[in-house]
Amino acid sequence: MVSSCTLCPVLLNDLMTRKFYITTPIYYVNARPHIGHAYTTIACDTIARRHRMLGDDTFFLTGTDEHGQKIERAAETAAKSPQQYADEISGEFRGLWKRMGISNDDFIRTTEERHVKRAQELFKRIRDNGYIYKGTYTGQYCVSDELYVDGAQPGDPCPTCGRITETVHEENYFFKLSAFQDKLLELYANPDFIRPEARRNEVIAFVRSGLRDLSISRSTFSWGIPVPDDPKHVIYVWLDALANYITAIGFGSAHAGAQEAFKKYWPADVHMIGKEIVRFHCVYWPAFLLAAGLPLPKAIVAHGWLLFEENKMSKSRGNIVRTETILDVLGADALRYFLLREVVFGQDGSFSFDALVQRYNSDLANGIGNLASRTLTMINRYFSAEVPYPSHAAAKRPADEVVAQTAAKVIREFGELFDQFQFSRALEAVWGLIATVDKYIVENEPWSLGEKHDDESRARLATVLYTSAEALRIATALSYPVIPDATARIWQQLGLGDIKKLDLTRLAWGQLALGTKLGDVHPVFPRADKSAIERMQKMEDHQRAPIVEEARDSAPPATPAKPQPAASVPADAVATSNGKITIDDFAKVELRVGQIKVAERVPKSDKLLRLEIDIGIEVRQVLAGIVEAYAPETLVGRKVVIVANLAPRKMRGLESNGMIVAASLEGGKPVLASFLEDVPVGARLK
Ligand code: ME8
Repeated sequence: MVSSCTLCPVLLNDLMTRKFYITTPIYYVNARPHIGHAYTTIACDTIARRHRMLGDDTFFLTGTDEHGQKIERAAETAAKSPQQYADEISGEFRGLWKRMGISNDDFIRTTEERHVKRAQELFKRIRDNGYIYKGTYTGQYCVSDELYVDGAQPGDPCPTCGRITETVHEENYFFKLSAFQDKLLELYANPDFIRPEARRNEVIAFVRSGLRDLSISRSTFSWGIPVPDDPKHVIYVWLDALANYITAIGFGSAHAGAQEAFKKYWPADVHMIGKEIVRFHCVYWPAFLLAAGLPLPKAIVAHGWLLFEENKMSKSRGNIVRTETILDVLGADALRYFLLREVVFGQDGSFSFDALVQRYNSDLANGIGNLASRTLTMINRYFSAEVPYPSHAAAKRPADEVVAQTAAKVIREFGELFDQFQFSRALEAVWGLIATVDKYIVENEPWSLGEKHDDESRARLATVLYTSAEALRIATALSYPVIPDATARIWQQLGLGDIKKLDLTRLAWGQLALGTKLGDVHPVFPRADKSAIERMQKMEDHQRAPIVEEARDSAPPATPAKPQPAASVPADAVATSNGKITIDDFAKVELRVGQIKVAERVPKSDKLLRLEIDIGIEVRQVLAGIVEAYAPETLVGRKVVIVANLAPRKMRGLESNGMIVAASLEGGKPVLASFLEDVPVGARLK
């Protein structure tokens, strides 16, 4: 028997402080961060901030996913080593989160040694427990999603992203996923494990339809974590990536401190993800953990997609909005508030600059910002910047009680809704309180009371301003996790010091101390005028089309065309004195095999076709002057050669991102370059 004395403090501590561990997905470094990534990170940051205020020992993890074929190819396209490439983009994510004030406790990179060693440890555990065997995989693979596509045939598209899959035939290690079907279904019986309900149902249907063993290593490229004792193989990038959730907090480490941290924080309370990666998190991840004999996360919460111009915002579609643009013009709080208020969490939501500015003005500038400045300015003016005494009973009116009761109700509701991830409704409740106080101020006209000097008016004025300031304090405390910067400033202006020190568990009406000396009052959300929209749009257009050039596609050439390849050599590939270029110059031109997925005529152009071409790492929009030679419908599915590293150009208002290679015959029609053998999409021509 262990002496109870030694356990007491530990047990007490456990009882008093709850731990809370929340994670974002770790983002791929093949693309720069955009507001889709910011969305998940903001949601987690908001939750982490609330838990810290509730007194929980909170750990918030984010990071970058840096291995795999997709990253290897993206680095090659950028003519960089994968590590150099990963360092740069990972640095951009970290820099952006820092600029936004994201409160993550750690940032894990899968190329860090701590992760590599511990992920190998996880692999060993699963293998030692008998769930890994060697076999040969022949089938289709989607490099963009790093996904094995069961049952697909060569040339079939990926069911997730629609890109053409590649045929893989290699010796692999397999994970006995099929052994976990029943255990997983038992797990899903808990309705809180996968949220929302729609995602849970999808996962249940998928697992019920039968699970096949999963290949968990690759042997035809090397950018990954070597399989322990068999370094010809690298660990499948999804096993590598998912492991981050435990490696970052110390799993597999020999250090006592790291082991303690793992014991303390694992299992995670929330893995927050986008809906497209549900299967990896809800099927593969729990199965890997079960196989390793480790506890399972408590909840996996999948949100919907941010759409821009009606499509999922993503780099490959070229419809992303950069976070920096919004930070420059309106600040981080504006974006945080907009995303959590405007989008119903769990569902897809559209982003537009118009809607952002409208929300900013109506809810932030005219809402909480205006309530703060008018209330605090009047306390300054009429009570020498000290919170007034709400006076004797005679000065009370039923309207004061309505505000107090609304505030008490909102404190309750906000917590309940927020903990159910219903951020939009939670914020709606707080802004309902703000609207109630606004109405209260208008009806009680404190500015008129301030002009009168009789005792009764003075007492009434004190009550009205106290009530308004107290409601402002409560709205500020509740919305802190969502708009931390502005609320910290309002808190200072209320004379309350550091908002982070607030104990949210005790928040209640009537705690604003009488006589509190206010800080200096400054507006927190200045109104945005219409030019804000234009400025943001311009900044984004500028980013998307660095070179703007109108095509002269219908103008006749000044001189008869000579036979020449349609792909021209970039200007920096300087010819040597005898008119030849060096092999290094040629190597600068990135030629790749692409497959046409969409082909259509460009309106009002007699030459141009708009093509969407899969080049293995992404789908590109390319405009090509080949209308006279090819009917669009004959091109879909055809493999072509494209110059992949050409600077984007605008033609007829559309961006062309690359160039299709064709023989241009004098007086004849262009003829597309093609192959006699079957070649994989994305292969480079050298
Ligand atoms: O999937 N709307 O990384 P990723 C909403 N490395 N959220 C979006 C979004 C959009 N339009 N676009 C991106 C990966 N996201 C893997 C994860 S985890 C072990 C490995 C967010 O760079 C959303 O959270 O493709 C989505 O799940 C994630 O970014 C995908 O990031």
